[in-house]
Formats: sequence, C-alpha cells, structure tokens
Amino acid sequence: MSVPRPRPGSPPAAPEGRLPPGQAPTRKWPVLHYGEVPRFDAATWDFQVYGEVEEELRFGWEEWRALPTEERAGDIHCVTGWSRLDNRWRGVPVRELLRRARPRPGARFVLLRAAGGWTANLPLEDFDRDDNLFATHHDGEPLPPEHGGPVRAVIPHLYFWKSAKWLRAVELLAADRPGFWERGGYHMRGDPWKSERFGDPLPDDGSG
Ligand SMILES: Nc1nc2c(c(=O)[nH]1)N[C@H]1C(S)=C(S)[C@@H](COP(=O)(O)O)O[C@H]1N2
Ligand SMILES: [Mo]
Repeated sequence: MSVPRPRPGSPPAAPEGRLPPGQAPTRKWPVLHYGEVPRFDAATWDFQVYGEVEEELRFGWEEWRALPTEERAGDIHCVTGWSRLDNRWRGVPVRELLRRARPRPGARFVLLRAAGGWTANLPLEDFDRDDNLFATHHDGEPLPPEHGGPVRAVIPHLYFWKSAKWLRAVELLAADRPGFWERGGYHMRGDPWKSERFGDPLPDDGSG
C-alpha cells in the first residue's frame, strides 16, 4: 500500500481550517504593490502617529530602532487568492504605540500612510490587536525593500492589502476614509474569513 505523495512543485497542503474561502496556499512570497519601491534614507525617514490622539508621536530611524520589539507568527491571505502560512514576523507591537499615543474617545478608524502617498484604512478595533505589528523582520531576516522594508504594517487577520508596506504614519480618525484600493472598490474592512473582497459602491463625494 502506498500513501499518495505530493508531486514536486505542487502546492503545500494547508492544515484543516487554516485557509479562508477561495484561497490557495503558496510557498513563494509574491511581491505586489502599486508604483515604485521607495528609496530608504535613514537620515530623513520618520514615523508619525497623529490625528485623534492625546499625544502625537514622531520617531526618527535611530529612535525607532530603540523601541521594544516582539515576535508573532501569522498567515498571509492576499485578496488575489494566495495564502502564505506560518510567517514569523518581528517588529514593534501596534499596541505599544497606541498605548503611548492614547487614542481620543472619538477615535474609531485608522488610515495607514505609506511613503509615496499610498494609504489603507481599517477600523481601530481591527488595528488595536495584540497580533498586529509594525514589522521590520520576516522569518529572521530584515524585511527586503520590495516587501516593505524598513517598516511595514502586519495585520494578519485581514487581507494583506491592509498591511501597508513602507509605512511612515498612522492617522487616527473619527470617521472612516477610504484608502488607495478602497477608493477603487475594495472592502473597507477586508476580513478574509467573510470574503470581504469588494465593498459597496462608495458614495460620490464630488472630489473625484
Ligand atoms: N505601500 C504599499 N503597501 C502595500 C501595497 C502597495 O501598493 N503599497 N500593496 C498591498 C497589497 S495589495 C498586498 S497584496 C501586499 C503585498 O505584500 P508583499 O509584496 O510583501 O507580498 O502589500 C500591501 N501593501
Ligand atoms: Mo493585494
């Protein structure tokens, strides 16, 4: 009797319950983004937390590197249908900076702002989770520039487009504001377990 073996090159088997609907596992790590990979310059790089907070924060690169980091394991689910399981991330916990910034009672949403103007929005309750990191390392290596280095968001329970690469600022908001892909019709929340790929059409606010 022989046990069927996966053919070489066939996709990895995913453990029961690990794949959201419509997702297929991959061992590779595709690179996906709009526009150019921004150039990192430690002398001019900064990271800001502002908006509906009691304490606005700003870090230069050396200050950022002095922040405490932690490790988290998590899966990547891309809205285009691939999932990459068992990633090991290291970075500054999102909650560490939220604790320092102290969101005002009216803060309900966040807009993640990347170098070059790219943005992604999500509810504050999805952002304020123990699993979420401002990641600088993946599987023990510094994040390569094409994957968002030096710092990217990692929000593992939402589709990966919410995990902004080249993150430079977090703006806390009282009212939700669509980011780059969300303006293009993608979902305002993006829960892979609910297949929240596309959202309702946005009202035309006349701003184009
Ligand atoms: N700044 C920025 N972050 C981004 C994007 C982007 O275009 N710009 N694309 C998002 C999308 S759609 C995906 S699927 C993931 C891809 O991350 P990866 O290239 O590391 O796999 O990054 C997300 N973060
Ligand atoms: Mo994506």
